[in-house]
Amino acid sequence: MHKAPEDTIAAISTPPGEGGIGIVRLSGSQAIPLVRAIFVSSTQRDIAQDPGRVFHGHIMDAHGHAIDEALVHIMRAPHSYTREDVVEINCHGGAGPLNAVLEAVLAQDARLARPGEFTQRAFLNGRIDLVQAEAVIDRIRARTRDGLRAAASAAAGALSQAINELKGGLVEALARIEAAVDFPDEDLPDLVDDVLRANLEAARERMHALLDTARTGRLYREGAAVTIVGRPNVGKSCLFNALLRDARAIVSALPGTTRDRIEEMITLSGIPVRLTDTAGLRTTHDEIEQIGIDIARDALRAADILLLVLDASEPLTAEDRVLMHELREGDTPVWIAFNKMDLVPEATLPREAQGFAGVTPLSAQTTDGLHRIEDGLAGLLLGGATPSPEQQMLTRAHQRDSLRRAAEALVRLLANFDASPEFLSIDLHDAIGALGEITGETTPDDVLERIFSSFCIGK
Ligand SMILES: Nc1nc2c(ncn2[C@@H]2O[C@H](COP(=O)(O)OP(=O)(O)OP(=O)(O)O)[C@@H](O)[C@H]2O)c(=O)[nH]1
Ligand SMILES: [Mg+2]
Repeated sequence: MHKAPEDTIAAISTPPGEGGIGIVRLSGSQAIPLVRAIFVSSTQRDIAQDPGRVFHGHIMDAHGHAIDEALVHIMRAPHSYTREDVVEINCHGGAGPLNAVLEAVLAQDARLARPGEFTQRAFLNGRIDLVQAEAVIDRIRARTRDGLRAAASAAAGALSQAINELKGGLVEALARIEAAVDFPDEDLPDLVDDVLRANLEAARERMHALLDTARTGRLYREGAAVTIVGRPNVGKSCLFNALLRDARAIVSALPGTTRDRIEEMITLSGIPVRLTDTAGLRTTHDEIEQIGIDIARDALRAADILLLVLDASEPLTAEDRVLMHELREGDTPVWIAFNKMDLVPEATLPREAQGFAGVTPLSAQTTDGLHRIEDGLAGLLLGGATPSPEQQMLTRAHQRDSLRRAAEALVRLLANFDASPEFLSIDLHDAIGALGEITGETTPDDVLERIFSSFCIGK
């Protein structure tokens, strides 16, 4: 088990820049006496003795001059974020007052907190496990309501509970198997029996079901990149604007209008999506347009989904065909927007449009068909799953890797179920250890350091 350090840490917990208030936060056994030494209450109350929790007054410098007016908020252990004594000094929210208050605190034997160190202490003091600690930062960084709901659900312990239930089942199985190892000749009922096997099979299925959520979990957290491609003048920028509900990119009847790569965030079924409009791809002698085309090709490689726009009002051109051939060879799924449908009586999809992830006839101009393409893209991203943000979901690569190892150990175990119990116990130990890495019990220290150091300062 990991152990929390004993010193007192401090940091500015609010973001840089001007604000109505800013907060300097302290955590540790010396937090209250330390602030007491630099704080003068406006009603002469002693923050160390007084049962109150919020005090008005001034933070003073070493010469007895007031630095700033402040509200001091005391949260006594264990009823605090870190389970240690926590003091939050609410002063004016600007670099001047905040840095001066922090300096005064640090002059009193507090140490500047590392990024994520408050949350790390909450973890080390056993208030939250690693899954919940990581969900804290996911909440801060959530870009959509569904992303926020998914992080809140993880923070409340949904995933932790699922992992702990799995682990509980394996620990029980291990007890039976080890009893069978220890007392092979005793007159015990058969410990390694079909019930045990069925339980372990159920655990393996549950693990695989959880592994299937990793893709969705990552999407909620990290989002996805959708890049619009096509030859010039097919309506890429028009579609980009329609999906954005904003006239962001220039639309014109002149082929070769878009030169730069234009990016904006949209939300598809709760997933944050970086949508990119690119220069129309064709052979050109215009130097600037060529640069735009090179940029478009880079964007194309970085996409999770390509949205290929074709012009339904014209036959396919040689440029369309070359591009379709190229995209068909690639690994990135391609959705076809069969655009300008307002100009033709009905959709006659060219034969070449077959074999792609999907096709939606639409008009970017009238926005007819826009919802259909949004649903199509969301379905493609989610791989047919209809997740609810509240469900238990893996959100990080290291969670997925650990669970995968646990599942592999169970698969091995079940394949050799009739072997000697000693072997089964080795696989079970592996699986239990791997599950413990997800919740943080058996996570190596350097991995923990890496996880928490990706947090922001003051959290
Ligand atoms: N009727 C009709 N016209 C459209 C539609 N979508 C785009 N257009 C027109 O097609 C022309 C080209 O549109 P853009 O969005 O600029 O095309 P683009 O693919 O971005 O072109 P480049 O930036 O040059 O590669 C403009 O005149 C648009 O008004 C549509 O759905 N229906
Ligand atoms: Mg354009």
